[in-house]
Amino acid sequence: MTTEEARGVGAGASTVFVGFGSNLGDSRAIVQNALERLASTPQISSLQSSSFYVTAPVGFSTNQPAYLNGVVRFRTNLPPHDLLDRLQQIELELGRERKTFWGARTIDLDLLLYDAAVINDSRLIVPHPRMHWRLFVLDPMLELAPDVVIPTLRLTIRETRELLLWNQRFHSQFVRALNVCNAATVT
Ligand code: A4P
Ligand code: MG
Repeated sequence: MTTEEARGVGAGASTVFVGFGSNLGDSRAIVQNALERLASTPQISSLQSSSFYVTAPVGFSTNQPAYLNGVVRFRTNLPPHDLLDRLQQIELELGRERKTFWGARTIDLDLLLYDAAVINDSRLIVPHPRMHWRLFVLDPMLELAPDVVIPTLRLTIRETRELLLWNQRFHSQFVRALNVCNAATVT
């Protein structure tokens, strides 16, 4: 019996990527704990983590502590919604409270990719709908799987990240040009 079979992960297992983020409490210990819980879940095997990244908060509430982010890849026989149940169970076990949308959190576990599946229902959207415009997801993904394709975009992680960086550079140059124009108009 292989190690995968011993863990209940058999033929037909899927390769999954899950993003993690924490910016409340002892984030390093909380993330380690979450990854150990994931790795010891029946029907999950071969879990590998990216490095941990310290990142500035992105989104509506940027007035919150820095995040510890990263991505794990593993193999599983759990169907997507059962896997989401397990991720949410781990979030609750580690003290996650859902008070503010995009607010500070002890641990956030997002299902990024599930093989090449495309899912869009009231509980689950895969690929994760915001993964392609977040460097805190694409940087760790680049470490683990640069050539994996985001099925909805038909672009690899490496291509998506290049596009995002190009877009950010272009956007900041555009804003700078606008500011110069505005200053010239005012004076
Ligand atoms: N849901 C739908 N699709 C998924 C999916 N693929 N994975 C539903 C996980 N959940 C999914 O999620 C709300 C609902 O989304 C769930 O009930 C599930 O059925 P949540 O985790 O309860 O709420 P949330 O965390 O506020 O929303 P979400 O979408 O996880 O937030 P995001 O998009 O992850 O943004 N800045 C930095 N630097 N680092 C961060 O990690 N994170 C956020 C949160 C904002 N800014 C950040 C970071
Ligand atoms: Mg989440």
